[in-house]
Amino acid sequence: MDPKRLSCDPAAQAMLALMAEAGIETAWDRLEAQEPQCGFGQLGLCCRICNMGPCRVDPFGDGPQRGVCGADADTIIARNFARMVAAGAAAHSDHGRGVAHAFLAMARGEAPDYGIKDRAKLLALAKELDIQIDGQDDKAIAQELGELLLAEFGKPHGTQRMAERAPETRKAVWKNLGILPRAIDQEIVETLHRTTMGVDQDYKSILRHASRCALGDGWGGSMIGTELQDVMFGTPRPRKGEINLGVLKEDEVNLVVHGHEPLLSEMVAAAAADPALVAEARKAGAAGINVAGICCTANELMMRHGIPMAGNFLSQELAVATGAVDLMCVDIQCIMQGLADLVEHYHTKLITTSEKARMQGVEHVPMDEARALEVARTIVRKAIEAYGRRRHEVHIPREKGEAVVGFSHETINYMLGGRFRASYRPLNDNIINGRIRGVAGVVGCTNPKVRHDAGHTGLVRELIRRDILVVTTGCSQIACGKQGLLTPEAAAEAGPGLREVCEAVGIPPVLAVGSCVDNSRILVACAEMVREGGLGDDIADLPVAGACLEHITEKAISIGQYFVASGLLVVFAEQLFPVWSESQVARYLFDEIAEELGGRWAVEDDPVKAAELMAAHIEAKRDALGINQTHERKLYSMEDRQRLAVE
Ligand code: NFS
Ligand code: SF4
Repeated sequence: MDPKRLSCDPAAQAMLALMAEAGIETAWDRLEAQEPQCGFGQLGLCCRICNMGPCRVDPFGDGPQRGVCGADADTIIARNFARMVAAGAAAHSDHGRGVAHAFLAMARGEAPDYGIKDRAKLLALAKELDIQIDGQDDKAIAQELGELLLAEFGKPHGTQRMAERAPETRKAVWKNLGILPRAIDQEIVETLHRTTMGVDQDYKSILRHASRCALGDGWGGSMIGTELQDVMFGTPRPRKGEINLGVLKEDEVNLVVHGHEPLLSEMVAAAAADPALVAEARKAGAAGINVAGICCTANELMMRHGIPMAGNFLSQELAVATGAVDLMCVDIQCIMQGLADLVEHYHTKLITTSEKARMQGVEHVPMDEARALEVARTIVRKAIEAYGRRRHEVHIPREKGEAVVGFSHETINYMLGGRFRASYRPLNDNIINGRIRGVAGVVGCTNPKVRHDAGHTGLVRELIRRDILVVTTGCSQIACGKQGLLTPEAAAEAGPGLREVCEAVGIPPVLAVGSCVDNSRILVACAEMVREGGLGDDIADLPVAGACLEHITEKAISIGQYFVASGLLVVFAEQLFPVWSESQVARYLFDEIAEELGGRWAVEDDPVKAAELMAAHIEAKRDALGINQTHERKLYSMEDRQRLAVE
């Protein structure tokens, strides 16, 4: 396997070559060993929901067309799809619930190492949720807020409070369809119930409920996670940091934090900066302690502290193979089990920290919010000890670049609107006058079935070239960062209109919004753009689209579905989309769903064609808004001007 074909990241290529030479296995090798993968499974046509199965439906019509229970292809595909949404929503929302628990413990004084970093946001949230703030101290307000938001996960009555943020027109769409999300857990449980054998057998009904479940994620569990993390750890502001494997340091203790929850990584970052521990590291012969992030934890840490990012999902094994990682501590989600075997080849200490995510044969240091900093100190000490055991030659690729991250919706508001009147007016105006054609959210994972990072960055480059402002999260954000797209200088690659705006404001053409739960920030930004006026009265009217061409996880399916159910076009890679293209389910998701919800799915493997699809959607929305005829803006070159003068 040629490393250049596996990844477009030179640091990853170097590590892949090195690992191949040493005969050390990666996810790419394991993928090769799995091939050919099951074609039924790839198309969503395999059902193992009950024990009369597993059943499969033959897409060519020769074999069986029904499962033992009589389920047809569409029921099977829809059930599988809905279950992916439920699992994704569960992952995001259980993370959100963990944050809400810690938040409440903080407010009650039971988690002394956590606090309130963004008081303004605390008060704004409390006000938004009708919590009395006059005469109450911050901790009391936080306690009420924590109780209220924690109850959102399991309340017996009513619909999601955070979803009230959506524009009125959008809420009416959901209400008419009967999919306003209720308690988050309820939507997930009901998805599992409906999709067991012999329950919901109408693919549209199953998929409508999948929308409801996904909305409970985006406008519920994820949004609660994001908001409370901001109050506790600070709302992100633009911050510069270094990115790629070159951030590992040969002469320092390298502690890599991998996973998703800032509850752990915030504490590890604080402990690593403790002068007493730095002194211990020096005594062990290291020049200092270097903390670096992988996956969404990397996004969380850089946008709040400027802590460097080592890489995204597919970089986790490559980082260990540098021989420079002394300790990797993980919490939840996107942690490859392959790491446990891999670290056996090196001195690297692997540590799990979440009760929900253990690994066989791996030391477990349980995170405890009541004594969080102490746990983090223990982890840092273990990293220092491991440094003393380094026996390998260290191979750190030289590649590292700079990235500016931390464009929370509040920041975009502020950067574009200015100090005195933070607002989305300038963004809307620039969309209306056509300098910016629209906005694209490019999000999600890195999958070894696709050339690493190439799907994201290829698409992003095509979009900004077409004057489409990009917002990015998750592993896509890290892919963009590694290729320099998260710097103001990247505006040079943008079309003339977008470049002009970026240069005037000093922002990159690709705005790093955060982790995957922070896709909820994109929903809030869309709602604000509608509220600001001039771009229609629903999210579905906005010239906005979303995409992920390298998706892996069920979380990505949930995100895609809540973007669609919020009214947007969402493009995924065809080769990775788990729906048989000839099915009625495909017809519904790619087309008919738009009549119900305004948004729809589309599939495309080629980044250039995906960009064309998104641009066409954006232009169609602009046409419908009537902003293409009246405000079409031509950029005149000097030659054009002279010609005009002569005529
Ligand atoms: Ni999102 Fe973050 Fe990455 Fe995909 Fe995994 S890290 S939550 S799921 S792989 S983007
Ligand atoms: Fe087969 Fe029906 Fe059972 Fe699925 S639910 S495994 S299609 S019998």
